[in-house]
Amino acid sequence: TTEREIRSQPEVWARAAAAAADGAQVLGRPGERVLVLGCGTSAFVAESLAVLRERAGQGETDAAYASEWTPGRGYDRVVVISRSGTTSEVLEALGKVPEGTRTSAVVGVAGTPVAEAADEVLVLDFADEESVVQTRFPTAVLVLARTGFGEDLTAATEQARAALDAPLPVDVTAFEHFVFLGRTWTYGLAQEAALKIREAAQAWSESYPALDYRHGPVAVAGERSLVTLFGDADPVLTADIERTGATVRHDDLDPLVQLVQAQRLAVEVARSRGLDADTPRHLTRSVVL
Ligand code: F1P
Repeated sequence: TTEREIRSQPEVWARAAAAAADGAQVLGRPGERVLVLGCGTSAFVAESLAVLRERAGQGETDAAYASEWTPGRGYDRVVVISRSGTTSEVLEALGKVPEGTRTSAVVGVAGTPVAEAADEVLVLDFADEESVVQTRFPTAVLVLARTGFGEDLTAATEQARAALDAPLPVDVTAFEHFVFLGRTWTYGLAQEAALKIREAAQAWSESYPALDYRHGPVAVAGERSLVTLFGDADPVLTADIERTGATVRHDDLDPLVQLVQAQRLAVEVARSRGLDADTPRHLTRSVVL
C-alpha cells in the first residue's frame, strides 16, 4: 500500500496543481498574517508551507506544533493541516483559536471533526491514503501551495515520474544511520524524510538545518552514515561531512522529488531489516485521545 501510494505521486501532484487556485485562498489570502499548525508529518508540512508562503510575499507566516501551541501573538487566520481530520491535538488547537481569527483546514477527508470545526475547508480527497505512514498527502499539500504561490511544478512532476521508474541509486545495506539536512522550506522536508525512516524502518535517523549539522551532531557521523542534503548543493559542507567517512548524497532534483526518493529509501531500509512499511510498529493512522 505504502509503495503504491508513493508511486502514485506524479498523478496526485497533477491533481494538486489543478486545485491550486482554490487552495491558495484557504492557505491565507495575500496580506493576511497566518499561523499554520499540524502534528507529526503535518507539522513538518506546516513548517515548509510557512516559509514558502512568506517567501512568496503572501504575508507573515508562522508554523507551530498543534500539540504545543497556545494563543499569544495575533493572527488573521489559523490554518490546520491533518490528513485524517481526526487528530485530537489539532482539534484542541482549533478550540483555542481566539474569537475573530478565521480558521482553515486542509484535510484528506470531508466531514471529519477537524473539517467541521474550521470556517473554511480544503479537502484533498484524491491525495488521501490508506497507509499509516504518510507519503502523498504531505507532498500534495506542498505542490498545491507552491503552484498557488506562482511556481510551475510540471517539470518537477516529470522528474518524479522518471525517478520512480529507475531503481533507487543507494545500497541500503551499507548504512545504519540516516541524516537529512535542509535549508529554508526544505528543512521541513528533511524532518519529514527522517520521520519516514523512523516510522517505516525503525532505523536511526536525524534531521538538521544544513549548516547546523557541523555544530555538534556531526560528531556521530561515520562510515555507516548516509547524509542527504535537500535543496541546493553545498560543496564546502559536503567536504566537511565526507571527512568523517560518511557518504553524502545530493541529487539535482526538485526537493519534493528528493523527498519521494527518501520515502522509497525508508521502504527499502524496512525491507532490508525484514520489516513491512505497511505495518509500522507502535503507530496508528492518527492519534485520537
Ligand atoms: C498526523 C500523524 C501522522 C503520523 C501518525 C500519527 O496525522 O502524526 O503524521 O504518521 O500516523 O498522526 P494527521 O493529523 O495528518 O492525520
